[in-house]
Amino acid sequence: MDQSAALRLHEAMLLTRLTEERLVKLFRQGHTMGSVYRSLGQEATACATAMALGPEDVIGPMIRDLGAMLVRGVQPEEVFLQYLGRATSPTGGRDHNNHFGGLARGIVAPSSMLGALVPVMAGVALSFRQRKEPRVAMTWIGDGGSSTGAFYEGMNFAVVQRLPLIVVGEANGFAFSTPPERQMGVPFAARAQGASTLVVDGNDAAEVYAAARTARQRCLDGQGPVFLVCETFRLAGHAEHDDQRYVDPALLEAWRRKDPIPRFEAWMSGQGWSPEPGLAARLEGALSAAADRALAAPWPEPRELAAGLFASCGPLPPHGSRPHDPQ
Ligand SMILES: Cc1ncc(C[n+]2csc(CCOP(=O)(O)OP(=O)(O)O)c2C)c(N)n1
Repeated sequence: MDQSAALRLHEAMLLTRLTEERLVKLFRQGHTMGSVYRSLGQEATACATAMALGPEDVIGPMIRDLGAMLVRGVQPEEVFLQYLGRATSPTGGRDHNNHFGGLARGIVAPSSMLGALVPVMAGVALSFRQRKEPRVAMTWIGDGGSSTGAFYEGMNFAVVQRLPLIVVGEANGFAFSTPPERQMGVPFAARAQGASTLVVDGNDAAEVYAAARTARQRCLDGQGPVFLVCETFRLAGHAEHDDQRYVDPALLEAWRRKDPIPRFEAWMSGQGWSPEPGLAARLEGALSAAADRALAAPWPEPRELAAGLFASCGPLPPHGSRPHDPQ
């Protein structure tokens, strides 16, 4: 990784953390719609994987991967507007606070149905291969989400078709309050049979970035999908309503000491590189202004509620008026 990529990656991780901190404040002030699903401690996994992609690649993040969205160009103000349910938010005040993306910037919107994005992104990867385009699709899955049928179906399809798909496995300690050994019979990394699997320290941003670059190259070389397992830890509850009482405080403390942001700063310093002076203050100032603008943004009009819910294909013909299907 060169200096410019390192500086961008560091800023992305810091921006992710500070944006989420601002969201937590908005949540506690009673402004947000729904809870806040933080990626505290996992920023390296979300940011460094997305950063390793090319501009033509397409991502389908999980709801906890705000960092990947920010790397792809989502603005914190859009995030605030979406959480506040305002008319000028990406979805016009509809749907969940983190269900938005935008195909124009190569983001298939996160979905709450765990595993569902694996077959969807395998389909995206299939379209790249059919069109002979040198692009890859990337999605993320938690250890819990990998227990779904959708994960296995999508992964197997990608293996059989040798699709350019990277599935980032977020081994982050718990699926809500369930530890891996209570919900899976084999190690997480053994769950993508047939795919090439890489296991990395998910809190080491430089290592995650390098592995994601390797994964992308394997995909472009036609070697089929890669399962990139990042060992990390969720340093906050599942969402703001979860106080993590099921986690041993000593374990939490051990992972706090592996915080990916200071670790990456130390790595950068070893390369002789240092972040822009006052970076956190600059980002804080911009986030504060963005949050204020979002709080002042208009609410959706009630009469707009159903707009865009259904395709406009005209009224349904009356029963019995349709011609019979030709045999
Ligand atoms: C198919 C499906 N089953 C159950 C849920 C409810 N649910 C939401 S988050 C969650 C735990 C997810 O754990 P994991 O996949 O490990 O991701 P993490 O939250 O640890 O990032 C569950 C069970 C869901 N959203 N989708």
